[in-house]
Order: sequence, then C-alpha cells, then structure tokens
Amino acid sequence: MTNKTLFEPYALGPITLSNRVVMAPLTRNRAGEGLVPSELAAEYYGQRASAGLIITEATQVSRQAQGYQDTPGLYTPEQIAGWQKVTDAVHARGGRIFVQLWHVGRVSHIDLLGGDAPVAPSAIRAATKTFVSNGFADVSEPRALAFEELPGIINDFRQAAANAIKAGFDGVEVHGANGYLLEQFAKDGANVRTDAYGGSVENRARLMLEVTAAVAEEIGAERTGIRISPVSPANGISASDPQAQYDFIVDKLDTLGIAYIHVVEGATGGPRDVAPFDYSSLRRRFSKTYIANNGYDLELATSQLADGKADLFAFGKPFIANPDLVARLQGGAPLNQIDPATIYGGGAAGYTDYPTLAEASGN
Ligand code: 8OZ
Repeated sequence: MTNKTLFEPYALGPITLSNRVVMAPLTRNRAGEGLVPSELAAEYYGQRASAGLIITEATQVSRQAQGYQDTPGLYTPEQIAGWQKVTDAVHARGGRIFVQLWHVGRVSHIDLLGGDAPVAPSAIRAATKTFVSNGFADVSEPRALAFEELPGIINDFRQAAANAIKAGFDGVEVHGANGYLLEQFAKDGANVRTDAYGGSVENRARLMLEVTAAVAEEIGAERTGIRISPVSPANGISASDPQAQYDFIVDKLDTLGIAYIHVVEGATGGPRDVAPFDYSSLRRRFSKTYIANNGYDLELATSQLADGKADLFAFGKPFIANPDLVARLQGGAPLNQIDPATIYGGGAAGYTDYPTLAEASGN
C-alpha cells in the first residue's frame, strides 16, 4: 500500500488540487439584494482558498428552487457577476472552487416563492422546517410537478451550469442529497408517482441522472460532480431500499463519466451509523473520485485514505471556524470552535472573523 497523505496534490481529472481536504458545501444565508453573493462572501471563500477544493454553499438554479431566506442564486446576470468576485478571490490565492447547484423541491415556503406552492415529485409535505424572514417555519404544502414541467427543471440546471463557467467556477456539484428535489424523486418516502419518474428504482433515479447528464453535457463530465446521501433522514426524507437505489444510481453515474461522487455517510451532520449501508459498494462501482463526508476528523480521514475507502475528504463545520483548516490539520494545531449562533444569517461576525493560527497568535 502506498503511503498517501492528505496534504499532497491530487489530480481531479484535469484540475490539480493542492491537497485532499475539501471544504464541504455550507449554507450561510448571507446573500444580498437579488440573492447575489456579497463582497463578504468573496472574502470568506478567499480566506478558505487553501482547501484542496471548495464546494460552495447550495445555490439556486431558479427562483422556484429556493427554500430558505437569503441563499444565493446563479440564474441572473447580477448573480453571475457576484460569483465572479468569489471565484476571482479563490483563484487569486491558488484555490479551486465548484458551485453546488440545487433545487429544494418541497423544502420551501410560499413566502419565499411569491405565494406559489413549493414543487415536489408528489404532493406529500415534508415533516421539516425552513427558515424565512421571521424565523423558522413549517414547510408549505407542495404540489406535484407535472411530467411536462421536468424538462424545464433539467434545463434550469443546465443553464445554471453554463452560468457557473461564465462566473469562473472550476466545475459544478449537483446537489442530489439531504432531502431536496433530486433526492425527493429518488426516495420512495417522497415519490409515489406513477409515470416514468416514479415507482421502480430506475424511474426514481431518472431525474437525478438526467440533470447530471445535462450538466455534464453542458460543461464537461470532468467538471461535474454530485453529492448524495443514501441513508440520511435530512429534511424528513425516507427510503425503503437505499442500497439498491444507490447502487443503481452510482452505476449510471459512472457511465456518465463524471468527475466525482460526494457521499454523505450516515445522517447529515449526525451519526455515521444511523442505518446500515455498504459505502464500499459505491466506491467499487465508481471508477473516478470518491469524496467522503460526515463526521471526519484528521484521524478518521487518514485511516480511510490509507484503507483506500475514499480519495478526498470534505469537512463542513470545521471550515466555518477555521479558515486555515488545512494548515491546522497538517500541523496538529488546535481548532477554533464554531459559534452556533452565527452559522445562518448575519454579517461578518462568525463569517469572516474567525482567526487563522497566525492571527490568533498576534502575527
Ligand atoms: C442547513 C441549512 C439549510 C440548508 C443541506 C443546503 O443540508 C443544505 C442546508 C443545510 O444540504
């Protein structure tokens, strides 16, 4: 066995990463007017450019795709210009950055959608909350998408991917995880459709695969990745057959030739062993890069790398509180602790003011 380390360069297809530590997508609810990423966002991501790869916070492909207050989009000229400042800041510091594109589906509220109902595979309301202008609220009753509407949603992802390249991103991650639209189609707890997008494992996978194929066709499979969370109960989702479903999905993703699968192992932000699942089956089925996420620390990442279980490791909350997380992990330095009160929404406090090690020691 070769003695790989987390801190050596890694070739993600044509893109060279300076190390194997990935900044996971993290929702921060700080977009400005028009859901444009702010100047502070450019500073925040620029501060974290020593990650091997940054994956941005989830970003809407359309107005209908929004489910929370002040999350950014990538479907207007102003949003493209705002993201250009972010990618410039990261590239100026030698980093690499993909944008995570999402559609929240049923995890939304009429107040965010101009009074329209959220859309979903089936009219089944999720037992979950979202965050609107006056705080947390139960999600609204969704309506089932008509078959005829699905090409438009696929096209929204395709167009946002094209916009991502215009804005200077190195690639796109399709958000296929955490109980949002593409996972709502994939999991039978949210999808009781009787058309070509519901019923069998194959039918339930269809939208996720068609969206991914469209993005890959638009910007290149080598710049396309996807995040999945086979057994996560996030946002009130459930599945009766996750192993069969995700074995099938990953076989097809491999055929598409995309750059990576990014796998949330276990319950998003929670226990890794929430339900039995054989992640090595996904690893075997996918010939390119496997990014592992959820509850990793230096020790677990190091041992999983040595065992060949994953190629890259995505860290979420530690990156919020530690802009120089890579240097801290490499040097065995202590980590800043996250302030839970400033994760979602607000300004610079808890966003761009976490100190690097050098700053903390007064240098
Ligand atoms: C936390 C709060 C709001 C959204 C996800 C995009 O879970 C999210 C998210 C996380 O993927």
